[in-house]
Amino acid sequence: MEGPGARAAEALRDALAAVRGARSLAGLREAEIAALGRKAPLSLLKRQLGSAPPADRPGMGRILNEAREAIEAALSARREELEATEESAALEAERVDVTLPGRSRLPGSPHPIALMLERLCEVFAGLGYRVAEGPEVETDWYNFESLNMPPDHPARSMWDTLYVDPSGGRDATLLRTHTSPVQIRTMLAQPPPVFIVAPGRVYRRDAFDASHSPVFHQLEGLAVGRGITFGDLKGTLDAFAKAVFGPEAAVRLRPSYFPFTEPSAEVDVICVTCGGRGCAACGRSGWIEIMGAGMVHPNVLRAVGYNPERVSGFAFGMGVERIAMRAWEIPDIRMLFENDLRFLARFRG
Ligand code: FA5
Repeated sequence: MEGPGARAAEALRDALAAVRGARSLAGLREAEIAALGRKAPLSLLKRQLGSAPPADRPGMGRILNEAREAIEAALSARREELEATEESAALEAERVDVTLPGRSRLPGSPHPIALMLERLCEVFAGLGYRVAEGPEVETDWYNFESLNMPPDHPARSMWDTLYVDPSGGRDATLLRTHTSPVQIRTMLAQPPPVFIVAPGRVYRRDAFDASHSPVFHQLEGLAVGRGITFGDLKGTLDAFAKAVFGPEAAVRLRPSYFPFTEPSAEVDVICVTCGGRGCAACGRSGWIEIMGAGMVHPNVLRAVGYNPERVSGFAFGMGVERIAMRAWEIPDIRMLFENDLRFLARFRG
């Protein structure tokens, strides 16, 4: 059998076999192009219809149309089958076994030092202070000299300093021993009045024991303006103690010495463990030292270009770990650095 009719029948047979044999939707698309596309045998036959004898054309046209319809029907039937199998394969691949036990994840929580720093900044923000920051690697000038400690000043030995560049001189670098250099940086950058707190890490060559760490945190405070007095310092520290330790808390100021304040004081809070009677936690004194404070020394005001005849102020530098220890009854500073999860979990909000 030869001629267009036979060629159409053969093309139909091949096309149906290809459509039914397609294994995927992509394969089916290829079979569709091969059967019905521009270069498909049926399309060629259709184009040749115009040159066929007129009597043969209607019959031939009907055969071609029927072939096309048969192929389209086979295509849509196969497409439905393949869509169903591809969907169930995808579902199978994404199957989740809801009967498996869950993986529990410990919720994270802020470290107690971070919590206390945040709390302290909040308290002082409520009193009108803004937060200022400075570098942990400082120069000799900012850490000592500008704070009224010239190179040979004996008070430098109050701080066991870690030098980065031990060559000496005002630009020699060191790990700051306190947050007091931020006082200087702030005053150099702005005219009075100044009300800032400066939280941050400080470093000393101190041995690790129950109340000392070689790396610890301080919160510096500085208030400078017209007519600021020692009474303002006491009132501010009292407000701080009540906000952080509760309404019954009291602070005690002991005369002390810092080169950058005059007069200077050491500030103690009553020991919570014994209520002031004296115990092991407070070294039998009933009080715990939490900060140094005093009225800013005129030489410090002069070093930053302020006029000590016109402005005065107070400053303080508190040990954040010591305050956390007092507030949360932590008996040993090392517990704050060991990162034992059983201890840290106590501070989960
Ligand atoms: C100072 O560092 C002064 N800059 C504080 C100051 C600021 C005085 C402004 C006047 C005006 P001192 O070395 O005493 O002072 O340290 C301040 C506080 O830091 C101490 O009261 C204590 O609470 C804490 N502290 C000191 N050394 C350590 C340490 N090794 N580990 C933990 N806390 C410490």
